[in-house]
Amino acid sequence: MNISETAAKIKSMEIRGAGKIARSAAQALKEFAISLEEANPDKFISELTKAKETLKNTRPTAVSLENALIIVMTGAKGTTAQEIRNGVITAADEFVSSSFTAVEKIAELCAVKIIDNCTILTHCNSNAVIQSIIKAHKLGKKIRVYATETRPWGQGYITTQSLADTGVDVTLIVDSAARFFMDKIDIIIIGADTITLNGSIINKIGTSQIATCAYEWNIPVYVCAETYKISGQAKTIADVQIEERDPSEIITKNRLKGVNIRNPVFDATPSKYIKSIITEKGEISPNELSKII
Ligand code: RI2
Repeated sequence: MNISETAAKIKSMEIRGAGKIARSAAQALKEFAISLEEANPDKFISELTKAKETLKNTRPTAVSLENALIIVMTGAKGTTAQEIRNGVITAADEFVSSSFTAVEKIAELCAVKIIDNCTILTHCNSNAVIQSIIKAHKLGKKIRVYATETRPWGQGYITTQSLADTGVDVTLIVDSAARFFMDKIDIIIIGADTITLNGSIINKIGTSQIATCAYEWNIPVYVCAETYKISGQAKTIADVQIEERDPSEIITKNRLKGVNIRNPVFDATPSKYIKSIITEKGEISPNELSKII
């Protein structure tokens, strides 16, 4: 896929999930470098930079996307176009491979947190979370999962079907039923799109409602996230742009007259509601994040 095709698919959410958009963008930038017929090294880098910006501007919230592109661009060094091209190819391949390894490592660490005979609640569709639950299931732990539908996109259908396909006992609930089922839940596991330096978690809209409710019930909330989802720039949630998508994702156009419709697709959960962040480098307390970084 070329840059504009990949950018369009990320923007339309045909390609979605914080990790997947990062890997797809890295791969697209690599393919662009391979196909770019430009012998002047400065112009080569300038074209790469333009392509990088096009990919970055598709979705504003998930820092995974920007970080992946920054990592790939660290390879864009050399005195010839060919050296720069090779550097980008290597950096992109390393990023994609390390991102898959990170999810495997997170799953190993998170599976330990999932005790036998445990009921988990998750929200949206995080590959890191799914892999963690499947890992615990394969270790022979008896697990029940409640997964929210996740309006308006319905990522919960992907989550529930993937878990059911691997034999996990899973129940789909509507988002507003999360509190209703809270007395059955032992642990909440969610993904992340961006983590700010003060330990706030930006994840799918509705996450913060679930986390504050879990706090009231004294249920631990774990975040499974690769370290490239930590923003080096965003100190607090005020530094993160929350994506707001078209109202037609919520309701058919013209069904209601004279009604304002808002469709923010992420929210921020402050660190006090998060027990820990499970990364490929280990478990991190959100309050310790800035020191560790
Ligand atoms: P992984 C998704 O965003 C969800 O918010 C999910 O929790 C997060 O990415 C992390 O996903 P969207 O693309 O990287 O559905 O763990 O808006 O797969």
